[in-house]
Amino acid sequence: ETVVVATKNAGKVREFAHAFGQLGIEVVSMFDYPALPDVVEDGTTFAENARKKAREVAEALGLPVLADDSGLEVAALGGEPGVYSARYSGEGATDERNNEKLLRELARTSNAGEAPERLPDGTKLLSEARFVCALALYDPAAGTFAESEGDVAGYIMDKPRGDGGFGYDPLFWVAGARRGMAEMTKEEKQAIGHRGQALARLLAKLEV
Ligand code: ITT
Repeated sequence: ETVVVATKNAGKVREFAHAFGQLGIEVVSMFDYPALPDVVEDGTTFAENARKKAREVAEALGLPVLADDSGLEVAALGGEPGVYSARYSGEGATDERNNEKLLRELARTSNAGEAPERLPDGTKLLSEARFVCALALYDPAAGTFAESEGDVAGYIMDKPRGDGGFGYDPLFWVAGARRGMAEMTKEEKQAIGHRGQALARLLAKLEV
C-alpha cells in the first residue's frame, strides 16, 4: 500500500514515512513526481492551503492525495509567520534564514524592562508560540475531502537546542514536555507534535 503526500518538504516526508511505516504504508512524495507544477499557496488559513495542495495534485494524478499545510504562530508577533512560515525570510528562504529572521523580529519587538522567562541553563523564552498542522486528503473519484488539524503549544527560545526535526524546531521549547522540539526523537515528536496529532485525528476519522 502507498499514500501520495503532496509535499516537497524533506522534513515532512521523513515524518510521514515514519508514521505511515508503522502501518505498513509506503509514502510517495512530490520528490517522486518532479514534473508536477508547484501549487500556489495563496490561502489565508492552513486548512485552505492544505485543501488546495491535496486537490490540485490529486486531480493531476487521478489518485487520492494527502497534503499538509503547517507553520508557526508566535504570540509576540501577532501570530506571524503563520501561513507564511515557509517563506518568512523571503526569496530563497531556508530553515536557517527563517530562524534568523524569527530571532531578529523578536529582538525588535521585545519589551525592554520586562524580564523574560529563563530555562535553568540561561536560555531565554522570548514569546509564547504554537505549531499548527492542517491535513487534507482529497479523493478525486468521489470529489470529497477528509480533514484534520493538530497543534502544540510552546515558547520561542533565544538560541537553538537539539539537532532533530526540521524548520523552526531548534527554537521551539515544548511547554508540556520541558524539552526542545529538536531534542525529541521521531517517536516523541510524533506523539506530542502538531503533525502527529493531526495525523492521528485523520486516521481515526477514516477508521484506519
Ligand atoms: P510543502 O508545501 O511542499 O508541503 P513547505 O515547506 O512549503 O512544503 P508549508 O507551506 O506547510 O510547507 O510551510 C510550513 C513551514 O512551517 C515549513 O517550511 C517549516 O519551516 C514550518 N514547519 C512546519 N512544520 C514544522 C515542524 O514540524 N517543525 C518545524 N517547523 C515546521
